[in-house]
Amino acid sequence: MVSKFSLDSLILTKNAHIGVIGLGYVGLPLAILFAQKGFTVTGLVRSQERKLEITHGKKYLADLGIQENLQAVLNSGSLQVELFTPQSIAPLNVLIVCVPTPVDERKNPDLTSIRQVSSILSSVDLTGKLIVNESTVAPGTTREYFGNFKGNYSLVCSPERVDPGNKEKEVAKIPKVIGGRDTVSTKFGSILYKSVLDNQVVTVSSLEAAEMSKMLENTYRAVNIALINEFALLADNLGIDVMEVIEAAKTKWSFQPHYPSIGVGGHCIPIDPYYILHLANEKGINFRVVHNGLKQNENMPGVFIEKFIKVYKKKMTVVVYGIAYKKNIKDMRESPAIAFCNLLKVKKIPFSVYDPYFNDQEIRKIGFSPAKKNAPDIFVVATDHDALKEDANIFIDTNTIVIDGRNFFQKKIGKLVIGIGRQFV
Ligand code: SAJ
Repeated sequence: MVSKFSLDSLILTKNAHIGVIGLGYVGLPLAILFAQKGFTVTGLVRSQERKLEITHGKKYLADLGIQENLQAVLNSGSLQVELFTPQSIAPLNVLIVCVPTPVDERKNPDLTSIRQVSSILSSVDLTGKLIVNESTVAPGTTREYFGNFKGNYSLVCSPERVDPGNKEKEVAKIPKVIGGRDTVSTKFGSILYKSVLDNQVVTVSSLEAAEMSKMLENTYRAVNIALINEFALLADNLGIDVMEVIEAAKTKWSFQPHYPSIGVGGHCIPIDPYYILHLANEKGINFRVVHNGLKQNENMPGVFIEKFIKVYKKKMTVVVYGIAYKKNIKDMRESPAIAFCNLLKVKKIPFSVYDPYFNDQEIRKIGFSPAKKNAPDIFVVATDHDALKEDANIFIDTNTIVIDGRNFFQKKIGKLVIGIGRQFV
C-alpha cells in the first residue's frame, strides 16, 4: 500500500508509474511525453483493436507527426499499451483521464466515456494514487464523476491544451492549468506536470476553477470568431474589405484578431462551449451571447452556399478545395468543409473534392468524388492549406470563379474572387 507521502518522492524521482486513460489526440502525445521524460507509462485503451492500432499501426493519428516518437518509446518499453480494466489500475501511481467529451446530435454534452472511466475506477481502492482529469468538462463534473471513489487518493483537474498539428505548440511548451480538490492534490498535480513540462504550471484554487478556465478560453474563441463573421457579413453588404479592417483594428493593444471563414470545426471550439451553455441553462442563467455566437458560426457554410448559388449555372464544373477543419493538418472532425459539401449534395449540385492531405480513396470513403487536377468553372476554398499557393496554378485559370471561404487570396485571381467580407472582381 503506497502512502500519500511516497507519491511525492515517486514523482520527483520519476519512479511513479503513470497511467494514461485514452490514447487519442490528447492522451497519446501526453503518454509519449511522460515516457520520454523517464517515467514508466501504461497507455490504457478500451479495445484490443485500439491497442493493436497503436502498437502495430503505421498510420495512427498520422497527422500528429508522432509516429517516430511513439515507436521509440514502445521499442524502449517505457510506454506499454494495455486494456483499461480494474486489474490494470493496481500498479499505477498516477492515472490521467484523456477521453473524448463530444456533444450528441442535439448538442447536449455526451459524457459516455467519462461515465465508463468512472465506473472502472470506482471498482478498486485508489489509496495513495493521483487521479487527473484532462478531459474537457463543465464545472462540477470532475468532482461528480471522480470525487467519490474508494480510498484516500488525490484528485486534480488539468484541462488539455493540445493544438493538433501545431509543431510550435508541442505539449511540453504549453502552460498548464491545475486545480485540485485539496492543497495536497494540487501540490501533487503541480509536481507531476512540472516534471515533464518546460513551461509554466498555473495552479488555481479548485477543480471547478480549472474546469471553468478551459470553458472560458474556448468559448471566448468561438464567440470572437462569430463576432468577426458578423462584421464580415456587414462588410460584404457595405463593400468594405473586412481583412483591411481587422489589420487596422490589430493596431489597438486590446484587440485580438479572429478571422471570418466558411465555418468553425475541430473537436474543441464548436463543441466545448455547449458544455458551459448547457450548465448555464440548467442554472437558469441566459447565455444568449454564447448561444447566438455558436449558431452564427454554424450558419457560415450556409452563407457560402448562398454566395455559391449566386454564380452557379447548371453544368458548371465545381471543385471544393479542402476537407480538413483547419489548414495544414489531416483532421476532418466537425469540418465546415464537409458541411459545405453536404449542402451541395442536398442541392444536387455535382462537385468534386481535392485536399492535399487526403488521397482519392479517403475522399471517396467520406462520400465525395476526388477532383481531377484541372481548372473548374467554380473553385471553392474550404480549407486554406499553405499548399493552395501552388495548387492554385492547377485549379484556377482566367475563367475560374473563386469562392474563397477562408479569404486566402489577397488579390484577384481567376475570373473573380468572392470571399467573406472581401471580394476581388
Ligand atoms: N477559425 C476561424 N477563425 C479564426 C480561428 C479559427 O474560422 O479566427 C476556425 C478554424 O478554421 C477551425 C476552428 O475555427 O475550423 C477552430 O480553430 P482553432 O485554431 O481554434 O483550432 P483547434 O480546434 O485545433 O483549437 C485548438 C484549441 N486548443 C484546445 O482546445 C486545447 C484552441 O483552444 C486553441 O485556441 C487553438 O488550438 C489555437 O489557438 O491554435
